[in-house]
Amino acid sequence: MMKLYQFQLSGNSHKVRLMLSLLSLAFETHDVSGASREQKSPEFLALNPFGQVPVLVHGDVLVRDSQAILAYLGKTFGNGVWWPEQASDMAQVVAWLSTAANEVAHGPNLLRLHHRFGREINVSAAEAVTAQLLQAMEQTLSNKDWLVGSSPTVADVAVYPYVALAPDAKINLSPYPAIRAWLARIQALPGYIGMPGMWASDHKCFRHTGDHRVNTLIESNRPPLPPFTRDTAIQKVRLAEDAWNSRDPARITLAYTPDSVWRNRSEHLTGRDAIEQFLTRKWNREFEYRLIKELWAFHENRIAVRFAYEWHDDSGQWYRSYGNENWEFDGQGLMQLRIASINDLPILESERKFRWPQGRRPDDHPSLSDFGF
Ligand SMILES: N[C@@H](CCC(=O)N[C@@H](CS)C(=O)NCC(=O)O)C(=O)O
Repeated sequence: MMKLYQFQLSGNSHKVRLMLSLLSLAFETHDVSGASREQKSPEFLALNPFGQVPVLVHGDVLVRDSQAILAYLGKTFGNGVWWPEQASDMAQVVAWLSTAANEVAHGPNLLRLHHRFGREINVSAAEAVTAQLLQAMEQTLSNKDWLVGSSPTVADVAVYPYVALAPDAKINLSPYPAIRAWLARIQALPGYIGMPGMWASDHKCFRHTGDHRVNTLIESNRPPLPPFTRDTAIQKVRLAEDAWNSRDPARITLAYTPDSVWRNRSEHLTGRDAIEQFLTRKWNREFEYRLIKELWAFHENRIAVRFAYEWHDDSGQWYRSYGNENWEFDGQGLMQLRIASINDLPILESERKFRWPQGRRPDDHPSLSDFGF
């Protein structure tokens, strides 16, 4: 399992936690003790000679520096989306990573260290850097949803924490509507996690789930939005698969419109509460659930998928359930109609094909077609 060396209240550590969570990757944390200057100990300096968190260890790969870690995670697990393949988009992402290491670090980060933790800094210099940064971001985001391209990338995650921590840094975001809308979009992404001190919209309804201070925006955009291209349809299918493999009904429900209409097998449901109750019931009886979905066809705001999932009941009997779904989305990318037809095939444990550690299916795992399903 990946291991993150971190400080709880460090925005640079948070950007790695956020990236891992957005990618549904399992990880463990080691809280480095700033109070006893553990980051300057010989053991820690062997991990990072600069004596700073975050550091990520993944098997025999060790990465220091939050920007480098995002690049590593985006490229390794981001499906060609979080770390774009195209050279021109990749270059823009790297430019924003540089901005995160320079302007963000010398602007909002220093102001937060000063106002929240009492560090002596040149306040007017940090305020000037912050003003220039926020103007550049406001301009970039005035006609697009994300810093690079048409979907979120590691660039957004790299810049996000210290801008979102504006309240801690005594930075007023009211003159920057495009930045505020961007913060809300990030906070609405599936798998989003926040940290104490972050900006939250007054106009939208947040709810806190679990003990990870997860702020989930109830009404929001769910990119990618229709009309779909082949790439965005594939992305939408993978996001749905990832969300269902989390087996978290409250999180999954937010991808549907508040009045979403479902037929699941022979059961008819309407609305998020009914969906959440349905999913809770589902995973109370379907154990060791693992799902693979695959795009079948798409047109404008509709997508058709095939899927299979493996699970066992409380008697230990295993099943592979095969299904087809028809999806229809509203303009915000929320699913307003879902029609699912499913058949359960009893299988022996030895016939199981889906054996990855529960959670997100690894990128190099075979697809449905690879299995001939
Ligand atoms: N460029 C590095 C900066 C890391 C950094 O500034 N880490 C701070 C916490 S946010 C730290 O470890 N400070 C303790 C120290 O410097 O002794 C990154 O992005 O990871």
